[in-house]
Amino acid sequence: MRVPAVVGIAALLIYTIAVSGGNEFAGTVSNNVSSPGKAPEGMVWIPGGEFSMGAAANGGGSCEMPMASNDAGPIHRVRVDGFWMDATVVTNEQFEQFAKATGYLTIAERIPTKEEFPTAPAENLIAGSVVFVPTDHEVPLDNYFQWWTYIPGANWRHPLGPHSDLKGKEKYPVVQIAYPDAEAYAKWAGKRLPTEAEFEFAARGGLSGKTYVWGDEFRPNGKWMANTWQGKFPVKDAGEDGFAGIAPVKSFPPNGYGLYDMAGNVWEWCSDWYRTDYYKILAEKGGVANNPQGPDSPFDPAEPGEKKRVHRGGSFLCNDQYCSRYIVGTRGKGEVNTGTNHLGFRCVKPAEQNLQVNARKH
Ligand SMILES: [Ca+2]
Ligand SMILES: [Cu+2]
Repeated sequence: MRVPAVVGIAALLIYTIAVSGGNEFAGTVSNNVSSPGKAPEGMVWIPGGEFSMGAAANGGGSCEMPMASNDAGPIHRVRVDGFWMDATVVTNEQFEQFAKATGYLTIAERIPTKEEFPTAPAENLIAGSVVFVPTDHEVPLDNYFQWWTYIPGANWRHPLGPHSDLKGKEKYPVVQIAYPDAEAYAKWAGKRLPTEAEFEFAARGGLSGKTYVWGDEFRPNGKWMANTWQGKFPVKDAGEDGFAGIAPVKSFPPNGYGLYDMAGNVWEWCSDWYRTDYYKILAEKGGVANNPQGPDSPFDPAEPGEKKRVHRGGSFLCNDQYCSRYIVGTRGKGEVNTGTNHLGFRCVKPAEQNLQVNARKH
């Protein structure tokens, strides 16, 4: 391939990675724009820019589906525009405001219909959602149905089932949220869900090629940096990081952009359809992917019939025995109508919208 003689070494390195899809990271180059005006409440400015996306360390498996193929490689160059991002995931009290204002019923609160599930017997059509239930003994980690159970009556107001509630949990992440629920909230709030590329750019916090959103060491100076799982999975969450199970937002330090829980605590919906081979497709195209929106349609060879979108960030269930998805750049996925008690979301807002709002005020 012909390369202009004037291209410097750094540029050449980027070029090689983008074209061949290597496993090497090149530096993050932030867009040279300052934040456009005053931050909307609870949001921080993410400058956007060009960065190396994906994860070099690719384990098999995820919280939802063990033995998944390596989907977070190859590392490829991506550019995203700047945007505002919620500093935390959406909390129970924020979602309550939305539910009160709109009367919106989440997927888990709706009784499944005969049209949706034509072959299911009528007595099985009960509103509910999926809950993590620890096993009472050690199990082989090859079948996630051992620890995921459909619980009738589980929904965002009752995250672990009918006997659980949100008392004192105002600042906890809202969970049991299906994709359409997250979308509906975002629309109401005048925001949208992040693309997978926006999420990863933001998660990296200005760093490049680090293992975690805060650096390369899991516990710098012995400090816990994210809510993950300690102890034998899926039997007992030892909670050595201070939390067995979910934690209130802002319980751990923010990343370089001031974003909390970009790794661990709860998985977060992104707007991209999930395709195992999407990064391969981008890398083969070469160059820099500009504001990638994800593939046109979903495809997960592990469950080809299911329409899945991307999850990011990992959760309080993530651990080094099973799925280290708190490693930045790794990916998750989920069927769009399925919520769980470790899945939430946060929103983003493009800069232009905010500029227009400001312009109108003046
Ligand atoms: Ca924990
Ligand atoms: Cu996990």
